[in-house]
Amino acid sequence: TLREPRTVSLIPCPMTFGQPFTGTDMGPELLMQKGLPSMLSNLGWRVDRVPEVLGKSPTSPTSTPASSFNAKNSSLVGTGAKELAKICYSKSEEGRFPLTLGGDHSISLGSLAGVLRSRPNTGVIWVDAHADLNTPWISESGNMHGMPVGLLMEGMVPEGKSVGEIEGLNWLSEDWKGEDGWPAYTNGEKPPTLQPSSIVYVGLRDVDKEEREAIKSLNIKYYSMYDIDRLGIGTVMEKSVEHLLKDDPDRPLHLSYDIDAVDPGQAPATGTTVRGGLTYREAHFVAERIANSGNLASADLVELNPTLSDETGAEETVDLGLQILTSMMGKSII
Ligand code: 5AB
Ligand code: MN
Ligand code: MN
Ligand code: MN
Repeated sequence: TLREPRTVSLIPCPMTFGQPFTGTDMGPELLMQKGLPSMLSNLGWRVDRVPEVLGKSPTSPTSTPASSFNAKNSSLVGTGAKELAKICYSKSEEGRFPLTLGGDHSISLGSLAGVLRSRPNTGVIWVDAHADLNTPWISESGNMHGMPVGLLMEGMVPEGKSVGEIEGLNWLSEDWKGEDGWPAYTNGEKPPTLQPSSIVYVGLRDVDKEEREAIKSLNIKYYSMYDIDRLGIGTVMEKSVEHLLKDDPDRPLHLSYDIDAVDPGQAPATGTTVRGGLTYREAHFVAERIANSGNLASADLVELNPTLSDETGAEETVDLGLQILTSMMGKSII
């Protein structure tokens, strides 16, 4: 899938509108300041630095008009996701590795849609305390960082409804007219979607009732913290990779890494902490094992918010973010 010379496109996407806190926009800048580009080139990647996709939000995330759907700030979230989708689509088409730095997790609607349009057989590893499988039809909070998987997943939209009718998401509607960078769906092409069998969850421990029912009824593969305790992270990752690659060993993989998957002791600087998460080593191992598959072709790291902990906690969380990123891009211990 990736072309030589192996090139990573670094895409800063400081989105905040998918959740209620300011400060979620600071992640990309901090990761860049701390030297992410040179770390990646030291690992042998050519680094293509993409300009910021979304300007920093001038206002507090909740101060914008409500949408008529139960999806807060959906036009801002949706328009941002569309711009990100364009970039991830074109970079994927060029054989590059789109690496998106969030920002809140709503941006993965854009990165995944863009990657899936170019590489429809992509398999997804979703590392998160949460399933992010909500839709405006089932969400209790209306926060769109809890919806990126649900909005793309086949079988999640109720009969007679469509994601394309949500404000800001018309670019995911079958009759989208097309614009520069995101063309109309013609010649039988459908808007990008994800099959339930094409995702594996790792690290779940806070799942809403309707999400849980959907995971069961769609038969989505998951390894919750219970499973990690029971099997160990080694077995969990073997099984996860096996699940996604068993029918097509060359399939491209997308890793969406929400820093809140990690235990708040190690990653306190994020908006939706849940105790009982991945240990420091488990957090690394997940990324290392996916890197070792040789199939990783795109990724996101999201939900860093340095304003939500003390200074030490913020620094430790950003450092861990950098280590997870370098691990997924091929850094090994020895
Ligand atoms: B995150 C919750 N399920 O929908 C909701 O951090 C939390 O991107 C979503 O994983 C958490 O609001 C979204 C309760
Ligand atoms: Mn989460
Ligand atoms: Mn998430
Ligand atoms: Mn979160």
